[in-house]
Amino acid sequence: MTVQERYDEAKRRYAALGVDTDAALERLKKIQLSMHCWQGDDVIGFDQKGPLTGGIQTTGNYPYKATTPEQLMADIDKVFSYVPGRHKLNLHASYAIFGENEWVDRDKLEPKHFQAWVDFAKKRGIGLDFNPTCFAHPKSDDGTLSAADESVRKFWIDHCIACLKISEYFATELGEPVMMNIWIPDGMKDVPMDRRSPRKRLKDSLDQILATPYDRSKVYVAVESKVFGIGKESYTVGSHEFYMNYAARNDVMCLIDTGHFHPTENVADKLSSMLLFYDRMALHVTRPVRWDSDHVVIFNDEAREVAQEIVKNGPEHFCIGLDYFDASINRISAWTNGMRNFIKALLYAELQPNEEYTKLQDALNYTKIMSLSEQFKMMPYGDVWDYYCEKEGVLLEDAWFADCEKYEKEVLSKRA
Ligand code: RNT
Ligand code: ZN
Repeated sequence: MTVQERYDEAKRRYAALGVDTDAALERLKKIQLSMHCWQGDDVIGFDQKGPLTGGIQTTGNYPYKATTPEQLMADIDKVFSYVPGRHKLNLHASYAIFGENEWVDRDKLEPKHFQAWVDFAKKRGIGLDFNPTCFAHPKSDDGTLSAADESVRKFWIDHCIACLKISEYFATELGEPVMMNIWIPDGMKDVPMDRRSPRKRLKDSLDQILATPYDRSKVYVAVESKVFGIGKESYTVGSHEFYMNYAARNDVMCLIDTGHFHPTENVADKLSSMLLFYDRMALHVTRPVRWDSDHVVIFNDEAREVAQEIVKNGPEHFCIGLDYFDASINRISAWTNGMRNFIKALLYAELQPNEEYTKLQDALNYTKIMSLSEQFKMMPYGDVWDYYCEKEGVLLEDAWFADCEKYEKEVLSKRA
């Protein structure tokens, strides 16, 4: 059977249950993911030679990671060629590209240091998102935006202000809003004796950053919380309560990273609550395994539940970023799997009889909900997915991986 024939049959079966697959695919196509650039080089970037710090870690020694802008860009192109739909690229400030003798520290970054990325995005007709990089830097080890040392704190405030300007430049050049997400690693390994002061300083730093004039219709600032980092297990300055309140009061976005909660918390459940108080919120979709391990997103229950909430609450209210970094397997494959798997999860959510479920729930018909939802688990969504890939001109499941292996053999393995 051809992909088209399989789709026609799937379409008929879904239609019999009240789901319009063509309409689902139309909606799916409009959902953009923001693909993180940092899976390609283990979160190293181009502005420094030091290790990754800040309580986040890549583990594994798979060879062939990108070490130059050219390599990273080639790898990003490869991944995008395997992913259906039009998506954005999410950059970190540490991915600045300097000309000869052009290096500046992070507080002095300018739009020109990202010109090559803007050209890259323009050529491919995609938008960009951005992040200050408040880790993996000699000044980031003892606090950044919450640092007790005022000169250190000022350095990171200036860095974030520089990033606001760069974000605005991206938005202007590309004609698409840019999400700028602030995450800091600040915390303590052992029991803090003063929880309040660092948080007060963080609040003041954010106030100073946001007091900088910038076009709020072009740059959507987000703040990202977390539970703990490696080596900072006892206290996190930017906790969830801190940022959720800060974001609500200051009309910026709260970013929920699905790895930044207690392993037994259902992160998907938070989204509908938050959206009653925010018009828009941001996500880092990742896969925590026992801790914030940033495993590659797979097509599992957690991903499907987050996708369901996005679809049910309206994808237009979300900026959906991905955030994982696996250094133990081929990075192109890791990257592609995470992207494709989350799009699959969104498709799966779009192929549910969502309105009918709501009606059944309101009518207290839990009997039918159980049977219907179990029936939908057996529906041929894989045939719809293959059709979507074919229609969008990307390779199907087995074919992209074969091509990826070929890329490893012909391109990656030739890297020094
Ligand atoms: C760290 C945060 C943060 C980073 C990236 C690189 O725990 O999740 O989003 O992973 O900014
Ligand atoms: Zn994150």
